[in-house]
Amino acid sequence: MKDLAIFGSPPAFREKIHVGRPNIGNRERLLSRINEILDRRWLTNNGIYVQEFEREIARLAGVRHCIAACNGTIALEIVIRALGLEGEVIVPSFTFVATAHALQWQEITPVFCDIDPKTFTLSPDRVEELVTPATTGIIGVHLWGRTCDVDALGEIAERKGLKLLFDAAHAFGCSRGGRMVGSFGNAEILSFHATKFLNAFEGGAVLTNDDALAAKVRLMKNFGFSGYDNVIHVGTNGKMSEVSAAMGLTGLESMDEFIAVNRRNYERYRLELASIPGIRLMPYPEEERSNYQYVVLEIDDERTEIGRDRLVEVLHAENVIARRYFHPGCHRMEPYRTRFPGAGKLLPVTERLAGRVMSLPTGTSIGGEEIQAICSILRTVVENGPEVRARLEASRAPR
Ligand code: T4K
Repeated sequence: MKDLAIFGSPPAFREKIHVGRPNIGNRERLLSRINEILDRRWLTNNGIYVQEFEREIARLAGVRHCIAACNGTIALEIVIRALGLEGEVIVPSFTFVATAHALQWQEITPVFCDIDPKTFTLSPDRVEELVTPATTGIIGVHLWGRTCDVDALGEIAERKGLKLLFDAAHAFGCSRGGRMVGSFGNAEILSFHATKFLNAFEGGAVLTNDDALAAKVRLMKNFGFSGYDNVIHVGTNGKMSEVSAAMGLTGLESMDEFIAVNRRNYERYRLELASIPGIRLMPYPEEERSNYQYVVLEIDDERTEIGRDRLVEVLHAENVIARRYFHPGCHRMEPYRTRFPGAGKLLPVTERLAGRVMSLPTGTSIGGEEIQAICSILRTVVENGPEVRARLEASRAPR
């Protein structure tokens, strides 16, 4: 058996290899842009890099308006408010908690809806069942870049008079039916957090084809100012800084390379993992464009004999910081766990997947050798399940 750290050997990697290591584009270009920012002494408040970034994102997404924001969560909060959502909004629980918090923060009730087991996105049939007189909207999440059933959700939203938003935090550069993510529903939001495929250190955006909505979001992200001294709407500070836009613009210049690297890594994982029983690599639809930013495994507890949580434990001991995205599901996090103690009963697919999935490192900071070593750890653990399990249990026993 290959030596494992839990058996006393040194970890496979001297330094930690994380999920979410940022993609960094051309440093010289970034530093030169930052120098220009300093020379101009224009650091934020709709500077020229922010405007250029917005134009580029809108062009690539094929949408009329891109309003940049300081992060994806604030972008979501602002557009939720700009659309006038209130009462209840239907969302998946199987997402990063920001999707639910953006509603709860404004005292709108997130109504957690189950997902389709194949696409991991909102199940339109389940959505339909959850609509009540208090429902004002639906927020679909294009989880890991896999898009929602936008047509079915659009049809329900139209028939029931609901607003439709998409949390596309993971899906910049992805397409559905050949159309780029960005212009589905009333609006979509993006995240440019450090861990995202394209990062602006921190950043986000609202994308929409609705001129009036775009104007309102613009006002709201800048305290409601319409010119000097003239506030015409309640607002907040959701602005993106120039240095963030400089990072975003620099990343955009390397976007094709980021995708190529992610795809190469993904194919390498596919090759290495194919022969390990009980481990399934989440597929990306071949006919669509994808950013391949997430390498997601579904672990069959019985077939692997060891299960997802123990696999993650062993990987961490080997300095591979795999993540259980998105465990345990928003409905099992506060304040939702206390508010909706029975929610899990309506979310069987979410509950099952939240206990089985893990994300592995990818991106420009790792290559074939690391991937081979990570997969070799997984293979060893699965091939020696009972022994590894006994070892982990012994290591937990009080001495
Ligand atoms: N909607 C969805 C579906 C989302 O996934 C997110 C964010 C949002 C909305 C909200 O968008 P933002 O407001 O964030 O723009 C991380 C990110 O903070 C979060 O942006 C992201 N989703 C989520 C999936 O992942 P954590 O709590 O897991 O972060 P943390 O600190 O544990 O870091 C994640 C991994 O990345 C670690 O393994 C370390 C590594 N890392 C992180 C940073 C910041 C680095 O290697 N370098 C870094 O600079 O949430």
